[in-house]
Amino acid sequence: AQYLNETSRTFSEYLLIPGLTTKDCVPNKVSLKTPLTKFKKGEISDIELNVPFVSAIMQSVSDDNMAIALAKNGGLSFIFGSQSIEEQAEMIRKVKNHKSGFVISTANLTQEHTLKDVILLKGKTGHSTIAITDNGKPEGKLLGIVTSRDYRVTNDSLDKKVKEFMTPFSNLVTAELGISLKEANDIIWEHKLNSLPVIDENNNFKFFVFRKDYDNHKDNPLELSDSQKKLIVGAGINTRDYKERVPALVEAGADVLCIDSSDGFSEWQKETLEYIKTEFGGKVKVGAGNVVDKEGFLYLVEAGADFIKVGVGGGSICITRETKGIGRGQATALIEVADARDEYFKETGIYIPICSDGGIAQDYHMVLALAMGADFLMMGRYFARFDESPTRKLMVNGNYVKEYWGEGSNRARNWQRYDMGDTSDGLKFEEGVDSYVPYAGTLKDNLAITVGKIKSTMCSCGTISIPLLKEKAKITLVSSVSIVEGGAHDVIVKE
Ligand code: MZP
Repeated sequence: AQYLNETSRTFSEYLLIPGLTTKDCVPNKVSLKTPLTKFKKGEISDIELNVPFVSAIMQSVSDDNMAIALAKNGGLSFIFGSQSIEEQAEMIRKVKNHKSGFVISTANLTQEHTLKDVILLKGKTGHSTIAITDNGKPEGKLLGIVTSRDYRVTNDSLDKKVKEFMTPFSNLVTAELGISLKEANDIIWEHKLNSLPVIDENNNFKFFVFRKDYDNHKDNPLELSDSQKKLIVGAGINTRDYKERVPALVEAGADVLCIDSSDGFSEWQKETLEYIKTEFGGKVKVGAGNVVDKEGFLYLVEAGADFIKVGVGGGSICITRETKGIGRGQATALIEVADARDEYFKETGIYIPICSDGGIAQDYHMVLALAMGADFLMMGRYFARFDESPTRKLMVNGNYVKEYWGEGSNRARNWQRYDMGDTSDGLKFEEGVDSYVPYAGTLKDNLAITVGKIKSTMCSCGTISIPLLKEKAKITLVSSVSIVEGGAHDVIVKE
């Protein structure tokens, strides 16, 4: 046997050392943009995420509902593959057909208008309304209005015009109805009204812009462009039925695929990648894994993978290390694969993004993973806690929880993920557990807190982007005694 003398370590054994925080280094300047698929030096990835998170390829995590919520918030879901091809393709279609608010421009109303030619009007009910005129003044030509909730305005010079303009919507968006912006958005789209939902750079829905010339265009609704119209979504595949599954998912509109396996260093994955690359050329993007060392990384990269997923046995529901004795501490695995990725980039000029999969137990682990070289993180437990995950919310011992089970558990029976090449007579032994996770609320609210923490840590490290973090971060190992020092200690904490 060959012995690796380095201890296999995980995230909790490391901390970041603060770097110089310059005055420019403030959380709202931090970009978490990151590449998802491989690209050549000097180019950018075909798919980029605004937040470096993808949700796990699991029945208890990633269905169409989760995918819509996560894509709207800047990340991406890989819809689980342990279901029939038709069911999975249908979930993809639901995400792709979901009408979401994107910043789009029209001939006479552009995003810039909303920024520079606006007038703030005070609504009768105290809600603000913004009128957009061609010169930014109340007497200017009214191009449209943006309302945070209520269109009734008091400004005399515009009141009549705005009311007139809003008449077609009067039964839809009113303060009396008290509907949320999201509900209003759904109504607008459902009724095929000619309006512009506006979102910010993180794909967060902000407000509507209603078109003044709605009446002239109602039979000719605005055409959104290619990529603006649709949310992005991924899908998990396996090394068994890929010849049927991949074409169906591509046809349904999946933007990216990922071979899902607990141990991806296999000829099965090579064959699957080769099939996809031969059949679809570079058009279909596909990630592979999971691997935990340089050898596994290079093998899958050479077979054509667009990104590589790292991690064996670190998932919160995973008992692979206990049952099979294989795996590696997530931090050590990631550090080695990231080094291999950087070396490969230097040699070939091709950058292969890597995904750290599983084992994130604290928000600060996310920053550590990014600093250690991950381009994005796949998480199951984190997302399973939210309203949008597909599982039941229950009360257990006085606390709300959500169900969360592993793909290698008897409940999921995803034998393809653990397939060692013999004929498919099912899952032979469990590699995952069925569990509960504390219920945490909505994805949007929780993600905002997490992103806030990450940005703040990045500023402490003196960095405002993920590539800079990778380059500049100083990481230290911690002793078990210093971990105790990191929590509240030697005090009696009040309840
Ligand atoms: P976590 O975010 O809950 O720690 O880990 C999620 C990851 O665990 C998944 O992305 C997947 O790689 C892995 N997983 C899923 N099911 C099992 C299992 O049943 C598993 N063993 O290890």
